[in-house]
Amino acid sequence: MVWSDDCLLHVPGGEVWVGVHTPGTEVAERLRVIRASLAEACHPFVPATAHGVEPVLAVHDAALVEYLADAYDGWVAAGFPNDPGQLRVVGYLFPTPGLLSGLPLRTPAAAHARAGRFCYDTMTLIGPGTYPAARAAADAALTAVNLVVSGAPAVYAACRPPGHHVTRDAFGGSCYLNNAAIAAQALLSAGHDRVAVIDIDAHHANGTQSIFYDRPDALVASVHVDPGAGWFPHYLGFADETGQGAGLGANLNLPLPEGTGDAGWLAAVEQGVAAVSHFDPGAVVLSLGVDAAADDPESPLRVTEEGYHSAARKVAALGVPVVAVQEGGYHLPTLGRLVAAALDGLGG
Ligand code: SP5
Ligand code: ZN
Repeated sequence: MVWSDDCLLHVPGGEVWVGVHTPGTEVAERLRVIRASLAEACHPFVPATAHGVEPVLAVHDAALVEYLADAYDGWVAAGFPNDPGQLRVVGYLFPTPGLLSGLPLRTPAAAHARAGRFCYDTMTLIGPGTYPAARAAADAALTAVNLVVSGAPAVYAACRPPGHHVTRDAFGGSCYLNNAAIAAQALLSAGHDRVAVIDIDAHHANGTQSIFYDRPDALVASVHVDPGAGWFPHYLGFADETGQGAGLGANLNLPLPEGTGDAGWLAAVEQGVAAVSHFDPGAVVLSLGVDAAADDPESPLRVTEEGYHSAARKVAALGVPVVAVQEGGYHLPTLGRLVAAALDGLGG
């Protein structure tokens, strides 16, 4: 397990959902309960090491990364914590294609307008620790890549904030930098000809899909609750999204109905693993969200600890090195055990 204390620095302070400020579920306590569970299961901890910004810029636009680095200071400088009393960066105006009507996207002068420039929702707030934590999460994923490249069969990175909803230049869904995509690209840069990302978070991996959509060297397979049944990210994650150009056929979405339990979910995971096996990658990134669990407040899937254990076993059985990165998972009483069960499956 790769660990960084800096991943605890991100304190979003809630989220704005349908216009209402709610407490939010992507809290630092998530990582503390995961750490406690994995310590109990005697997984050795390895500290994350700094990798610099270059591997981040290999999958993200520099303008997004610069914005994330500066957004909070700009918000404070504009006085928003005092007037109107908003302590976190949150957007109010979004430059959708319909607004721009084909005219060029400019960088707005006002901090409150810039807040909508790179973020596609109102749930993904920026505080003073957000950028350091996001970089620490990427560093944890990159440290896991180093270990796998040096011969470790499977390494888990305790990434927080999560990352799979971030595209090349847009963040959201409680994510800021796409840790899984950064890891996958680093594995390619380390010399693998092909890598695959298997995403078993309850939500569609829209960011990872987007980053690799036209790429033939990275297969993305995502098992998730059907966006067509009314679930985040709503606009993406449908089965007919199969890649484009040279990447046609290298994207697999496996949307599942609300209420799907172990049997249906594992059958979809099996389908994803079979596609990965056929793709024949040199390494796999497992986007390990455990919010498909039955008790999770953010999804209607009903997967058990045993389900996560079996899913991870299927991934391990591919026989290629695995970098697992933490994505979602929000039910604090069961979160640690779910991750431990998955890592148990990966090691077995
Ligand atoms: C990484 C990840 O799992 N991101 C998930 C983001 C999806 N959030 C959707 C939020 C909907 C508002 N939450 C209200 C909870 C009511 N049970
Ligand atoms: Zn999720």
